[in-house]
Amino acid sequence: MKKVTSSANANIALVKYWGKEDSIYNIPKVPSLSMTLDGLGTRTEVETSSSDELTIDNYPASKEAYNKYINFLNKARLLYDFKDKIKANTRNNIPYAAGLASSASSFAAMAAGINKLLNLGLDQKAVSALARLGSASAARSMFTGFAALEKEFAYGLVAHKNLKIMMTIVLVSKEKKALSSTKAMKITQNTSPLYQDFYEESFENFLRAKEALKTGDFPLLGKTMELSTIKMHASMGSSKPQIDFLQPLSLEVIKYIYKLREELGNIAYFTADAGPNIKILHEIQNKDIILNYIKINFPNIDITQSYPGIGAQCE
Ligand code: 2P0
Repeated sequence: MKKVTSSANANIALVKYWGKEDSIYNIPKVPSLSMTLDGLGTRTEVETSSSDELTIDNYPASKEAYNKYINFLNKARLLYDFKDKIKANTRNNIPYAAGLASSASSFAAMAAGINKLLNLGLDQKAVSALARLGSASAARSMFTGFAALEKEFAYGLVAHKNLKIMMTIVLVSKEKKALSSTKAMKITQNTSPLYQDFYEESFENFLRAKEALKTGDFPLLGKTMELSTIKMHASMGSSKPQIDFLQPLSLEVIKYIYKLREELGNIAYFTADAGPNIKILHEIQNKDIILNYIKINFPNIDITQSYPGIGAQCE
């Protein structure tokens, strides 16, 4: 039986997607912009089978992950007009559900694999829209380097040639998050008095970040990322029930980023997603400064550094 192997990297949003216009087809309410991470992602084998099956890192998927997978397949079968059942075996080299966007790399790899397996003949933009049915952020992992997602479609972005940036990821916790992004954003959207503010500002942040990427303005890109991050977390923090993905240690790391800027200028900016880990955006030339600074101040925390990575591929 035919089997296709594909892979995709995770991506980290510099301008955040939070909230849906359509929760069935995962159409985001706000535009987002991301960096694809090199070497941190998912490798997936897909094959047609008598039933839909999913294993993650060689174990049967949890009920929650399986339901998300079936939901994705059912929507895909309806929209792309196929009847096949799919068996998928995925392997992550990032901590599962630790706020490092593993659902993004999983669904991006899966969409690329299914397109090839079933000869759907979709181009990159259409495969990205297929990935979005699984997780909206997965649409961005189709693209190398930087990507934008607006409504149904994601597209690649080219950074200015002098903008050589990367991320240092501070693994505050590898625990699985208690609340899924899907549920958390629904609660925020429906109950937070600050969501409207996040929503309105997202459009400005998106344009500003796109411009900063194009002109190579690192401080503007970093500042915009922090603003989007702070507004997203503030809107979660003011929802009912209150949602707080950050841990005391996450806040401590953020404090040290501010301190670093006071000492050395605008060399590093932070972001955090639906989990406690902190990602630091900085120029490649400051790779060791950032690594050593975090290591000295947080000797017991794991750190990973990642360059902009490639989009989803089939082998
Ligand atoms: C992002 N996050 O833009 C935002 C920022 C987390 C915080 O996209 O419901 O797993 O499957 O579309 O894509 C995580 O949400 O949610 C996410 P669904 P997804 O990266």
